[in-house]
Amino acid sequence: MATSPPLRIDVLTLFPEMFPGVLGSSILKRAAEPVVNPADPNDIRQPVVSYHVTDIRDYAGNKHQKVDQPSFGGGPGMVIQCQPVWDAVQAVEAQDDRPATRILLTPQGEPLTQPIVEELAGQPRLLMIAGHYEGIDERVIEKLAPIREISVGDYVLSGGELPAMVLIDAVVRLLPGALGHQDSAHHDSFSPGAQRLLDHPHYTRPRTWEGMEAPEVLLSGNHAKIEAWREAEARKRTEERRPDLLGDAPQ
Ligand code: 9D3
Repeated sequence: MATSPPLRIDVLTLFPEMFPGVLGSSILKRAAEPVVNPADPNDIRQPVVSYHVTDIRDYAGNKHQKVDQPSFGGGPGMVIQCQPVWDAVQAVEAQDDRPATRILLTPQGEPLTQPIVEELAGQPRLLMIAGHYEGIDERVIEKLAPIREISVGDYVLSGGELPAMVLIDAVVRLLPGALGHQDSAHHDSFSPGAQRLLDHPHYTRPRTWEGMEAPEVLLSGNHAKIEAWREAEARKRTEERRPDLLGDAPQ
């Protein structure tokens, strides 16, 4: 079977030190590593992703590495200048032949949803720019068109780095071969095929804990009955907690 080359993900940031812990753990770590099957040393699973985190400050072009200035028109906070962002994008894009889908993480962006994640997981290369401070000079955003502006929700964070990590996590777990137990991504609520329901509750051993019993049906061995119970619980929870998911409106 022919395998596609790993998805290349670039991140441009003023805080590169925020990334190694997240990219170096769990599924995001494993997805970037080759794995040898001990039963068959010729069966080497190639990495499905590679991460490249770049410090925008490296492109400041001045000896103080300064990349921000006060906002024209006044007001609090600093604005990241065009030139370091532009130069960093040009340098990083030249490191690979494939065109990058450019993404700016910004509170002004389109709210992130699973369909957007799926679309991005189908691209060969993603370049994410994480803003900080009050934002980035609008002229470089305009010059970087086409660029997708994405938000992770209506609450205020201090920068685009955590949103970039959220997006990376959501994308990478969809890449074929990224997950340990194959196919669990397909069971997700919010996947296109899946019904848009919250998950049912889960239980494991011991059967009794602190006087609380696990539901009898789950121990019955009757798989049809278990499936029906889980479906009913999922519906009940969705109606109670997220009735918006049961309407016709997207997300
Ligand atoms: C308090 C500052 N705000 C003045 C109205 C503007 C503002 C600027 C920069 C608010 C947040 C930020 C930093 N946040 C992001 O860069 C960001 C973000 C977010 O804050 N929430 C949800 N998604 C995202 S994606 C990037």
